Amino acid sequence: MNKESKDKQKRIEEEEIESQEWLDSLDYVIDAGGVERAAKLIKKLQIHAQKRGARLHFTANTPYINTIPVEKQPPYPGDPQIEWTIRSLIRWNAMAMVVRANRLEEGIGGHISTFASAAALYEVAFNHFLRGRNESHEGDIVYFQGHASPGIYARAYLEGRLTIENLQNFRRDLQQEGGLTSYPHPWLMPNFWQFPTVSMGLSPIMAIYQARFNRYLEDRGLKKPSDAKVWTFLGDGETDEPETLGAITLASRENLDNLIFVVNCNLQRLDGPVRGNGKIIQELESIFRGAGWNVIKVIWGSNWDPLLSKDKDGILVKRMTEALDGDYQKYSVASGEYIRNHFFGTDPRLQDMVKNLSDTELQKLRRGGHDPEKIYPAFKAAVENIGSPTVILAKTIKGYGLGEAGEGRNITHQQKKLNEEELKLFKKRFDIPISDEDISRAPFYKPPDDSKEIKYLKERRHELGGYLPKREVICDPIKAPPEKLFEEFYKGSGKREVATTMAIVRMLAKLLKDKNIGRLIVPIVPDEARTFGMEALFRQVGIYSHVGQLYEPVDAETLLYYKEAIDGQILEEGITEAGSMSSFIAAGTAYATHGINTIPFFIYYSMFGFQRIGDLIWAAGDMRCKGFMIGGTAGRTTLAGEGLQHQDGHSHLLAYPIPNLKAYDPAFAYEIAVIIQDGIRRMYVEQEDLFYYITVMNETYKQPPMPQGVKEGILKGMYKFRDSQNKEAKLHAQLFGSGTILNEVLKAQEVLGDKYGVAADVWSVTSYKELYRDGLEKERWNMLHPSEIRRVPYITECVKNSPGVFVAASDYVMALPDSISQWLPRPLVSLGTDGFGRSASRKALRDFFEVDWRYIILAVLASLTWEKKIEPKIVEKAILDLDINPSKANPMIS
Ligand SMILES: Cc1ncc(C[n+]2csc(CCOP(=O)(O)OP(=O)(O)O)c2C)c(N)n1
Ligand SMILES: [Mg+2]
Repeated sequence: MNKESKDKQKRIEEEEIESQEWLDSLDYVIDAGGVERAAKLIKKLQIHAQKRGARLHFTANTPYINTIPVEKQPPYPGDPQIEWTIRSLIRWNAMAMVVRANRLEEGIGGHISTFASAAALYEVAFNHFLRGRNESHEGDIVYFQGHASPGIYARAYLEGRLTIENLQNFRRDLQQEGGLTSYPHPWLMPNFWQFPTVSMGLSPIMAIYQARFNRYLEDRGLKKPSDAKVWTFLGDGETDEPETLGAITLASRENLDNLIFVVNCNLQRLDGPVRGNGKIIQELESIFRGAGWNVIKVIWGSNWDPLLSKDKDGILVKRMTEALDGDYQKYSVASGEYIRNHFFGTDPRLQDMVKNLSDTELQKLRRGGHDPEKIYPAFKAAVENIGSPTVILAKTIKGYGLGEAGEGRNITHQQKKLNEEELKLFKKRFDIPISDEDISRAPFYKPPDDSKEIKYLKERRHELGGYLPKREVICDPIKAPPEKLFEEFYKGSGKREVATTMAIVRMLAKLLKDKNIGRLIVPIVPDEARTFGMEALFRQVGIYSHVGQLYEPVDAETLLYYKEAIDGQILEEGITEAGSMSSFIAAGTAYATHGINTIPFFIYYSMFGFQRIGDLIWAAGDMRCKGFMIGGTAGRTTLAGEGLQHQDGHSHLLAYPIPNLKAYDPAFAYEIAVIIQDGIRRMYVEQEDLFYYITVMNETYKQPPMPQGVKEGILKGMYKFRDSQNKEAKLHAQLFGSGTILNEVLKAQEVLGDKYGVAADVWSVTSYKELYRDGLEKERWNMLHPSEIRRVPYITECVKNSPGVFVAASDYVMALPDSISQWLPRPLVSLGTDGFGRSASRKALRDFFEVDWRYIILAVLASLTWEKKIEPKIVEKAILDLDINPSKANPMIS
């Protein structure tokens, strides 16, 4: 040995002695002062070390074993044998449902392996935890993992809530007897599913805000305090979605101990392992612990307990912790011999530990998420936990029970077909009483009603308050706010210049004071209240905070100080449109979830709505959510200086596809008043399943009084706002304007009359979407009823006696007016704001996007030449007179 290696050896020996001395000292402290004293000491050491410059690596991880030790496990309260049989039958029927659907119709799809991995998690929950809603308890709220739906249907079949025909029609919604939707969809199964969860990541964020909203309802006295929980079942792959983890700190910050996440960690997603080279459970543990959640790991099944109890020097735990998820996935499909050599073979002491276990026994070592004895204590601890939300990380095998047909394989997520041999093995493994002759049909199996299994299952649900999932609307209609409340807006603003944003905020303030519905209004803002001039509401109704206001606000002396209160009404969400939309959904569906008619007003920067959180808006539609989404600072040229990423010229187009959403781009305060008043009536008095998107702007102008007889037109999408004053003119035009661009249209009307001899009528188009859908509806009816009197689209009816050319201008893309042009008697020229926005003054922007009064005049004159009513020379002169540059770049692509 040379000198260098001798020195190294010496150092190692010294370090070992030193470490041992420290450990002995710590042992002494533990023996003399207890573990708490030791923990304090370690904390002190940590601080001291940090002060001296030692950078300690932060880890929020605990060893890779169950959080609840075997000694702390409560006894299992149910009958394990009966529960196993029930679970097995549900597994079978869930699998059969998918297999049969694909026999009937190749490619219809369905998932077997998600539920196969989660069956025990769901069944322990169904038999012992999830409470149904009834007169004496409001019931728990459960978000079921979308791909596990076959298992949820299979259980409802045993419960007698679904029929064989229903199961046969899984994924065939259009069957006469009624199908079962692929995934949870309240729109299609409004008496069954409550929450659409299959767009991954949405259910966790919606659940967090739902749990918070439940607290809000309690703190505001709208619902009785309750120990009800919000349970969310999700996949480990699903945690990659930003929405899944993006709001978890809200849950801990708000101490939401009414919230429980159950992450089914089968270590696989669709294509392969979630973290082949790492460990998803450990990764999630550190994330959730770091965020302040109570984390409970359920990793190992009971048959690991004897091995762990032998593991005095921690080598087994060390090996468990160092093996990767990729390894564990391999063990789930490998032979006992492979497990012995590969997992236990790394250390002779480990090998020794399992020398008395056969290869088959090694193969059967179970994962915690398949073992009710381990799941039950975790759920119980979650339910009893106080002061923080809980996440249960349960380790399972994807496709559990499918054997060669998919268990643990990378292809398992897509597996929908089992051959006869595979069906036989499945049946044998789960002891399903079906004969070998019948097996190839994959028949459903339900024991007789008086069997001990069915009795047990029903009894358990009875005990827990009823069946789940169930969507039930028990909610009386509200008393509509009085007409009086809106009258001020019908009168106009006189000489005062007012923006529509100011008008809606004032309307909101008045609604909040209404004695019938004031309490039910839920204003929601993502850190944007001052942008919209809503700060007066801070003081009027307060900002909701579960703990009230623990500090003296910096602006306490001012009239409109930042007031937080336990019974505050505003949900000030901070900068999260996704979170705010989740609150909107919770409030807008409370009529079904809680039987409470809360009316959300979500006021946000329009640009950060549809294109950013469109998927949540789609989910809101599916959920039959109600309420008003108010897109503030809307319009591509109305918001002046903010530029390309703020100016919204397309949300109205993005609003088109959402079937139950009404979208309005009003110009005047009275239009908004009519829309809101009617919206409240339709959603909360008539109880229609609708919601609204209304854009408001920050450009101030005089709000005119409401002309006579226009209410219906406002709601249907258009009405004549002003006839031409030039009765002598030979030339005619019909001008459509929306939002603040209506003011440009009115100016164009004047100039056209005065200077160009064109009599132009002005129409306020409040909703192209309404006009478009009405047109489609009429066309469809006409196509299906060829011999009957043709129905005429509303827009056609409106303009049937209106002479001249048609020009439309809005602050949105041209596709909106273009969508209705087919129902006009003559061609339409659309002006709009296609292209990227710019920071500039409104005037410059409207010139750039070619939507100001000059371009409206140009469009009218150009149309008149195309109609051969005037000479092109007149247009050329107008271009000069109006100072329009014909060679300017096209805003659409510049
Ligand atoms: C937003 C979104 N993206 C993609 C999909 C398609 N998809 C369905 S299931 C799945 C894998 C699910 O993996 P995991 O969350 O681990 O669930 P498991 O089935 O393993 O329980 C994917 C990618 C989806 N449903 N939603
Ligand atoms: Mg998974």
